[in-house]
Amino acid sequence: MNRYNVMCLASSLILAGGWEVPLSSAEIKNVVFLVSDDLKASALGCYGNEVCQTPNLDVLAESGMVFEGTYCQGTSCGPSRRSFMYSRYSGERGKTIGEHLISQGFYSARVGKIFHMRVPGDIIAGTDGVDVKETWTERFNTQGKEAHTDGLYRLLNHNLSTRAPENRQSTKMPYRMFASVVSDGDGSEQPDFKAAVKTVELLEKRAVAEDRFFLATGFVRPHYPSVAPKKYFDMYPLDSIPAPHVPEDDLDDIPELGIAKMTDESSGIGNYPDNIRQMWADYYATVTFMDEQVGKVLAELDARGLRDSTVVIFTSDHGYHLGEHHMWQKSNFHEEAARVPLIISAPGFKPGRSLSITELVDIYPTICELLGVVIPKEVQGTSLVPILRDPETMVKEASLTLDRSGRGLRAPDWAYMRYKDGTEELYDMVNDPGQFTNAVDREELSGKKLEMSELLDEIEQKVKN
Ligand SMILES: [Ca+2]
Repeated sequence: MNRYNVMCLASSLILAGGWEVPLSSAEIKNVVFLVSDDLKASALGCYGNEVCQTPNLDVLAESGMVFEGTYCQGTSCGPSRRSFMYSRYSGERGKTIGEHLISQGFYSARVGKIFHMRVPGDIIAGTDGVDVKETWTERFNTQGKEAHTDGLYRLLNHNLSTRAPENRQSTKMPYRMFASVVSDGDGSEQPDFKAAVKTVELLEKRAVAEDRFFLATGFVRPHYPSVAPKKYFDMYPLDSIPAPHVPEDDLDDIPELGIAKMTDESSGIGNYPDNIRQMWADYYATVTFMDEQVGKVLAELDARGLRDSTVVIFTSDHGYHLGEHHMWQKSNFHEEAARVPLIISAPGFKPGRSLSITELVDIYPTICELLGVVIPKEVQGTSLVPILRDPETMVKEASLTLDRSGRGLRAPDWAYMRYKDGTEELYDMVNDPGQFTNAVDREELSGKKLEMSELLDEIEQKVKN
């Protein structure tokens, strides 16, 4: 049987009587998988942000399914990326999505950061990071000078700025988190710009190649340091940036293990309230810069006539705190850090928005089903194709997020966290979407707490390695 026949059989359902129902009205051959870094869903226009400009992702969103309730499984780069590349909640078993597709005859390539890469360390060095090389037919790193880029360097938690290239803090915590550079360059010196150029080059070749392809491109922004050309910073003057709403006593009802290591106080940025807003402005500047790189990839897909045969998936490894709850960075279960954007634009499916709880581990089996290839038995995620067919479909009861400190569970109306010392958090996401009041000790919610706790145990048991 030739490749075409295999594909036809696999991407359709054969009903009694021999009638075939196609998976979609289009023939899906390829995947472009775009992964941003430390990008919170709420920063995007298509997720309701009215300040941050993301015109290219907004267009992609209009052509695809926007998943409103997607949560990461790992709370930092390494574990999260491993989880979606293997579709395993933790640890590794079976093949990565790239290895699997290669075994099915696909070409698979990585551009930039897909598995864990230290930012800025591996970016400055141009090295592979913790890559799984069997995942790729070819792979390409995109180097950049990061905080050492020529231009105006700012260290916002110390309220310092300099144009001098010497003595810039770029590696130690918490300094590196609060560093930004208004680059003197036109952007072509940036790793994400280089990633877009390389991706476009590969698409040019793929358009005339025989094999079906899986092309994964990782952008490192808006991960710190916030580096982009000046025009992107000019889009976000400080007086246009609202400060996050943070009650003074916000941390009082959060257990110790639920509080991010980096806070206003521990980082020192709390001493400079204007710089908290400047962090938002700089984050947005790099989100817009990253969005422009996404736009180049989408334009190339259109120019090469590949959109009708290629699924485009956009996501991020986890979210980010920018001072909400007095917290900074990632590695915890609160909404800002655990919720991620997920957009799937698949030929032949109608655009829409889904409120279903979904997880990053679901991407792998979704890709398999769309391409008509077998889903390996080690895969723990759930295909989201039923949602692509009907956005009202709910595919799971709750998402599970794992961290060394404990576990986070997110159901449609409730969020629940349980830490290894037994402390807990419970949030009514309908009446308290900002998670300002930990309701775990409310008598009238003891039944709900028990229900969430039991659901967490049940799901964790099911996905144990
Ligand atoms: Ca990350």
